[in-house]
Amino acid sequence: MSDSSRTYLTTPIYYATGDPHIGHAYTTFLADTLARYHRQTGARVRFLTGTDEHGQKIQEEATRRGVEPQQLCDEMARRFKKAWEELDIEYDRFIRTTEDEHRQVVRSFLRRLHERDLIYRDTYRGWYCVHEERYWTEKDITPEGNCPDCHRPVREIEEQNYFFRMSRFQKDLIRHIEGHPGWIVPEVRRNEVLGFLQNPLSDLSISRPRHRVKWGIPLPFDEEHVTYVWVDALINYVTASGAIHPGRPAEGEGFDDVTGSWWPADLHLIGKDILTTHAVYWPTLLLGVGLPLPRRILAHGWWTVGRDKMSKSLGNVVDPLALRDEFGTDAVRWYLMREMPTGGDASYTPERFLIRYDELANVLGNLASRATSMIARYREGIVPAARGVGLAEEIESTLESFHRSMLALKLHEALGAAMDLARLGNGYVETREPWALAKDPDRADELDEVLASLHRGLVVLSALLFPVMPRKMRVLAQTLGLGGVPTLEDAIAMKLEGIRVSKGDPLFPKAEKVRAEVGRV
Ligand code: ME8
Repeated sequence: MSDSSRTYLTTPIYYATGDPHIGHAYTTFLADTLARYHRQTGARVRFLTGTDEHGQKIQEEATRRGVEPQQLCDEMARRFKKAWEELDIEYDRFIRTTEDEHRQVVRSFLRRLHERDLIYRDTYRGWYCVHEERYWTEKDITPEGNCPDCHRPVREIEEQNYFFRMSRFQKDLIRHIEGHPGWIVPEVRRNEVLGFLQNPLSDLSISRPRHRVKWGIPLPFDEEHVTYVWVDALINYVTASGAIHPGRPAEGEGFDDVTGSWWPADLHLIGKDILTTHAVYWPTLLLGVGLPLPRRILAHGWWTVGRDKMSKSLGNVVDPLALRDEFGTDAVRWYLMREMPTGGDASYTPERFLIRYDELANVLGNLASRATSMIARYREGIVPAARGVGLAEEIESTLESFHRSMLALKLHEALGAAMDLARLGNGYVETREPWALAKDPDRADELDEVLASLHRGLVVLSALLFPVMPRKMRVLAQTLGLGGVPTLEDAIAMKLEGIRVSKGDPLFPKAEKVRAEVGRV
């Protein structure tokens, strides 16, 4: 995010073959939290998500269900949109690769590569995994003849394909990665890509004969072949940026000048499973057409259930909507963002979920209810004037580490720093003992300062935690007597004296209570 006044963030576009699960929700929450954070600091933000709707995998799933591929995609896109709405994800654009605009941009992109002599026709011999939509060579597949990634059987194919001269860009790509240390984060993923690039890069098959795969975008220079779904899918990021204008030749197609569009993306958020496609195929394709490269790629880790990878075939998929029904959207968002060190793996367990939930109830919720009830009891609900802010230094250092961690994409650390401020707030109550101060009329000034400081700390917390828990932080801001969640600048500087707080229900009811109310034990 080199230019802090604008930020274009993307998630992968998810396959329209199954329902969204917690893994998809994780990447999308990351994007939503970052988007809200940047909007809060006044940046113009474009947050893109969507569905990946072409290819053999979709075609076969539609056949299995006895529906047309388009019907399947319409249904799945609807389900993803609904899930994101229910989880308070505020994207700016939901792209579907079957949209006409995208089809045209893909064709322009390929035409450009073809005109630049970067595409040739040849025979492809090798192995293909439909589930991963990936080619493998003989040496990649397991001794049993399975995909090395998902361990499903691969299919041997030999057919005419078009190839992109990816190998030509190997040196340029290595130079780019070496010259931009923060381009792929975390570093372990960057090293993985550099390791991969130590071997000669082959050319990339970018098409399928139409007699085998019908469900795809026909190549502009040979309608008997459709575009390989990964090439089609990656281009979505450019389509949604508005950089390319097919059919408006007077304006130029946009490949030579992206001014006025959102391209290049500031951040591609992806899981580590799709690192090669994003950090090798995609940049070389962009170099091929002459478009600038994205500014940063974050490849996060894997959510597992216990020690197993979460997957439909293992039947251990955690449904984010079921958790939300029990604990509320914000608790799910908090858990996922706080629990996984960005970049590492994390295991979903109900025990860890409850530990994180208790943190909300017992630390943040507790501080809010103590502060508002003491202001109600000792100052008739009105925030008093105070000479100093008791928590000023703590607030300042929290803000500093919060911003540093957010910009380094370490959201778990940023949120940890905010929760630590709430912890310090509770400690401050214990050491200052406002209940004792209230008994001594000579110490009224001190009590004013303690109450005003707690109030200020909570106002700052509502702003800090708004990106991850928008719903609850609106409620908190209201309880604190504000019209809405303030910006961080306002949270620190605005005049709070004289504001009337209210004492509402607990911000996060105790977990046992939540469970009892929904009839589960
Ligand atoms: O790969 N833990 O789509 P997809 C963490 N259509 N993240 C997970 C996860 C898990 N257990 N499971 C899924 C595709 N994800 C292509 C992408 S982009 C041009 C095309 C998240 O539906 C994570 O972001 O298989 C991962 O990269 C993505 O979902 C894969 O989603």
